[in-house]
Order: sequence, then C-alpha cells, then structure tokens
Amino acid sequence: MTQKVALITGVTGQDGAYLARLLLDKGYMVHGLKRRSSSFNTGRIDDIYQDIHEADARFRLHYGDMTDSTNLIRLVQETQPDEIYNLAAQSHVQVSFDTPEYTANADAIGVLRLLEAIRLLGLGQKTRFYQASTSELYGLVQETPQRETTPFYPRSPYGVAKLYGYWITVNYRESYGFYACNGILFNHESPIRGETFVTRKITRAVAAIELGKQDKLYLGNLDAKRDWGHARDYVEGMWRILQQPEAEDFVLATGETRSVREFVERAFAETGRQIVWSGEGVEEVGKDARTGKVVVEIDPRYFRPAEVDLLLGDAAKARAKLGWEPTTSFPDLVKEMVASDLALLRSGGSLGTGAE
Ligand code: NDP
Ligand code: GDR
Repeated sequence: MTQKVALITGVTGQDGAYLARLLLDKGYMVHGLKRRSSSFNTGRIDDIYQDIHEADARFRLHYGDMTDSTNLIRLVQETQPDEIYNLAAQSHVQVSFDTPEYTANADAIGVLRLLEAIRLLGLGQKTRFYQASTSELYGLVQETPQRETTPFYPRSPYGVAKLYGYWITVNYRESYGFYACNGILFNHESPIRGETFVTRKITRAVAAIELGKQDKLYLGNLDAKRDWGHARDYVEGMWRILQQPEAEDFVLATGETRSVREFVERAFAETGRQIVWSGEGVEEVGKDARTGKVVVEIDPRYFRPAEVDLLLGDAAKARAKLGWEPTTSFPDLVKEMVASDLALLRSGGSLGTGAE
C-alpha cells in the first residue's frame, strides 16, 4: 500500500500535537504548518520532530499562516496531501472579542483559502478535508443535548468565524463534490492544553498553590457548564471521520456536562484540598476548608461580553457510524492534568506570565 500523506495546520497546538503522533503511528507522512514566531513554538512536538537531514524523516514542518493564500496554495501543491486536517485557528473565545477581525481572517477566511487551494490545484477528488468545527457554534443553545441537527447560535466573534468555516466546508462538499467534513467537537483537554483555557489554568494554579509558588487562582464565570473530554480520544475521532465511505459531519462529545466550579473542586481534591464557597457574584470566594485561606477569587475581567452557559453533546452518530467512544472519564482527565502540572513545576517548569 502506498504511504498516505497528511497536512496538518495548527500542528503546534494541542490537537495538532496529538494528531501528528497518531498519524505517524499509523505510518503516514505528516506535513505540519507552523507560524514563524520570535520564540520557540514547537514545544508540544519537539519529541516527534525529526531532523530534516534524515533521509526517511516522516514529519516535516513548513512555515505558513492561514492569512496567506499564496503560502497555502504552495504548501498544498508541494505536499499533495491525501488528507488535510485544518486545525489552525485563533482558538481562544475571550481573545476573539479583542481581535475579532483577525479571528475572522484566520478562522473563517482561512478555511476558504485552503479549500480554494485544493480547488485551484485540481485536487478536489484526491484530497480529503477535515474542518475543526466546534460546540461554540451552538452558543445560545436551542436544544439539549446538542447533536448534528441542532440549530446554531454562536455567541462570540470566534463562534461566528467558525460558523463560516462550517458552512463553507459543507458548501464545497455540495458544490464541487469534495470529501470535506466538519468535526463538531466539544471541549477537549489534556496536559498540553493551552495555559489560558480554564481547565489548564486551574490545574496549573492547583499545582502552584500546592508547591507554595502561588496563593490564589482568579477566575470568571464559575457556573458555565462544559462537556469536557480528552484530546487523545478526539484526534482519533478526527481521523475516523476522514476514513468513511461518504463525507459527513459528526459531533464528538462525552455526553456529560460539568461546571467550572466542579472542575475547580475536583482539581483541588487531587491535592487533598476541599473547597468551601462563600459570598455571591463577584464577591464569591473559594476557601481551603482546612486552613480557611482564600484560594479562589473572582475577577470580573474574565467574564465574557456574551457567555455560552451550557454545552452537552450527543455523539450517538459518531458512536454508530465511526465506532467512536471517549475513553477517559472526567475524574481521570482532571487527575492526569493536575499530576502533569505538579511534575512540570517540580522539575523547574515556569508558571509563565499572562496566564488568563
Ligand atoms: P490551540 O490553540 O492549542 O492550537 C491552535 C493552532 O493554530 C496552533 O498551532 C497555532 O499556532 C495555530 N494558529 C493560530 N493562528 C494561526 C494562523 N493565523 N496561521 C497558522 N496557524 C495558526 O487549539 P487546539 O489544538 O485546542 O484546537 C485545534 C482546533 O480545534 C482549533 O481550530 C480550535 O478552534 C478547534 N477546536 C478546539 C476544541 C478544543 O476543545 N480544544 C474544541 C472544538 C474545536 P501557534 O502555536 O503558533 O499559536
Ligand atoms: P471555551 O473554553 O470558551 O469553552 O472554548 P475556555 O476554557 O476558555 O472557557 C470555558 C468556560 O470557562 C469559563 N471561565 C473561564 N475561562 C477562561 N479561559 N479563563 C477564566 O479565568 C475563566 N473563568 C471562567 C468561560 O467563561 C467559559 O464559560 C474552548 C476553546 O478550545 C475553543 O477553541 C473551542 O472551540 C471550545 O472550547 C469548544
């Protein structure tokens, strides 16, 4: 069998790193698009990076950007991929309120640029396309649990940009017969989750508080509910979505929802701390039940102009057609993330700055 070739945009992100590993394990030649940065941005993939001078290197990185059409066209032309996984995005919902235009450029028009690259190069019948769509499309939810047929109502510039990405993918499938699919993925996390998403922000703070390197954790809305799974399971789902006889869209979710508050409680419990809540609204605090010290405070700056209150996915279609199941429970996910952040800090890892 000839070796399959994959192109992953966003390869330096959480999902890109897990997916690159998965595809390399399956024998693929993997090309990844990375952005030029003034500091190293390949920390998540350094261990799988192979020296380009090695003749049999199966993992290659290329500079590029979702805002640069000619770059994307050249990359698709050079790599002639069997599968493209479009994971690149300005993926932070709150940041999208600060950078709405850039978010639209990268997350919406970026998808169009890649699809056009495939079309212009005449690869429409060869290259399968995966678009990283999101449960943020549901936003102000119209139905619970959310499934493939639930109407969308995005609540952020990020969600609105991703809505375009979703529909342009459907449109190229219907207009030109592309094998192009949306994975509508609910939140998925891991020890290499970006440090400013709420789960990782919490597990890093819990580890830092345990080791005496930080006093408090500042958060926004504790009552938002999310359907949290493990990124490892979700990249397996992405791959399965592109292996079907027909191109279709799929929800990937665990079918369980928890509040940010529950995540906080569970994470602190990993270090033997029970959290007791008192006060209301922005005055609410979480205290360590044993010492009485305040370890969680509310900072209004982390509230969003418009919030997504409740997400809960129904992955019945993925179960039936892809044989996909999440394998990591919520307690195990939290346990793994806290343990990893404790190990990282103990080994001298830095807390970094600007943790939102
Ligand atoms: P990350 O934020 O960890 O990674 C995003 C990746 O996109 C990084 O490699 C980043 O590069 C790259 N990127 C950002 N902007 C550009 C650009 N203009 N040009 C090229 N590359 C760019 O996200 P995740 O891995 O968590 O998510 C992957 C995808 O899935 C994203 O599209 C996200 O919106 C979507 N998604 C994620 C979910 C989740 O829960 N994780 C759920 C549903 C959808 P750099 O490293 O240089 O910043
Ligand atoms: P989300 O993830 O917006 O769901 O998008 P995030 O972890 O940022 O927020 C989840 C919920 O937690 C609340 N929250 C806070 N969030 C952050 N980041 N920081 C805080 O201090 C804080 N306090 C409370 C938020 O208000 C929100 O309700 C993620 C991203 O990966 C998207 O790219 C992806 O599409 C969706 O998941 C599915």
